[in-house]
Amino acid sequence: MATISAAPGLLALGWDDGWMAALSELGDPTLWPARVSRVDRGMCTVMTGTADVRVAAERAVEVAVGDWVGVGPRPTADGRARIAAVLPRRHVFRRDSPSKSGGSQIVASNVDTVLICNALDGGLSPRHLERFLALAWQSGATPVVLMTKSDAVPPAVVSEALKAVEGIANGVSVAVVSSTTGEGMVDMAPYLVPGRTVALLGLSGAGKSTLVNMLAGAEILATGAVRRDGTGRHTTTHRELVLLPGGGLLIDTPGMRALSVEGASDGVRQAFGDIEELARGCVYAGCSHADEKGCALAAALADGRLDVGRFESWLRLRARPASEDLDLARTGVAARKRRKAEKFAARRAART
Ligand SMILES: Nc1nc2c(ncn2[C@@H]2O[C@H](COP(=O)(O)OP(=O)(O)O)[C@@H](O)[C@H]2O)c(=O)[nH]1
Ligand SMILES: [Mg+2]
Ligand SMILES: [Zn+2]
Repeated sequence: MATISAAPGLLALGWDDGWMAALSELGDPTLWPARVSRVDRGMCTVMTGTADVRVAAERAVEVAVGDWVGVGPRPTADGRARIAAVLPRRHVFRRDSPSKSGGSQIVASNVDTVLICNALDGGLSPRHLERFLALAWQSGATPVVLMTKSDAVPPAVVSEALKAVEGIANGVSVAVVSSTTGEGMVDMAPYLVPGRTVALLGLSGAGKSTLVNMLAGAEILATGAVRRDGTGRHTTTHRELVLLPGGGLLIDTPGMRALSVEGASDGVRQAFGDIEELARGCVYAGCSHADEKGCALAAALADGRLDVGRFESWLRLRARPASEDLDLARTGVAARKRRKAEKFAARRAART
């Protein structure tokens, strides 16, 4: 096993002592480690550090791009190796599953940095960016906002967009880049470190795949022109982990439009940390920030420290305290009881 731990190919993929310990814990010395670079139906591509191998995935095991897995030698009927177990994940970017069956879906696993790609020539709305940031914070990885395609708009548009995004990013780093001119690539260097994993997220057409190709120095991924109506062509249909020649790993993803922050209340709290901080200044601990006396948020709204759009967004996205739900449920029950009693009284009155 010590030889595996020292394999330089595995180290480049992010393998470390922690993963080694997790693999040992499975208690099966015949398993070999690999990192999932692509998931298809019932089949995965894994990187072993020396080769890319197509392996089978058991239906019962949920496998995501970026996962570290233990691959078993017991072959399937067609002679493929099989993923026996997924090592416990570290940071995971999840989204609500778009399928009707509900639940959540892993977009990228074991991610260190989430790059939220936002095209300067028509990108994310502020409200959309807030949701991306909340989900990124929830993942445990470090969010960064990339303003892409800086070559496509005049400098004045760049500085204006930058100001608007910085008002929402709440301390998250924002970089301006262009895959056409190479602008801003130096700002990405801190994230493109050997063994570190970066996930690119954003709308379709934001320039994610183009950026991956540029950094990889090869046309690995298909890219697409954006349609006239501003929507991308969804050229990227699957998620993929790419190992850069200079070290560093990128996960390219298809565009995401609808984003729910359900179940991401910690992420929402972090994304709106500025408002959470202000709200601690309200005179009443249970301030509903509606129109109570001594509401710090009302004061901040009045003197322009707090943007009303951002405030309303926070009210919408934050999880309601459980006690409020309980109160609502109680008033609902009370109202039903009262209506029933009134009906009963009315009927009795009619009889007499
Ligand atoms: N002007 C300009 N166009 C870009 C840049 N990056 C990507 N594009 C174009 O934007 C379109 C969408 O790019 P793509 O990488 O497929 O976006 P993705 O859906 O986020 O992967 C393509 O036509 C690209 O050529 C850039 O830095 N500048
Ligand atoms: Mg793409
Ligand atoms: Zn308040």
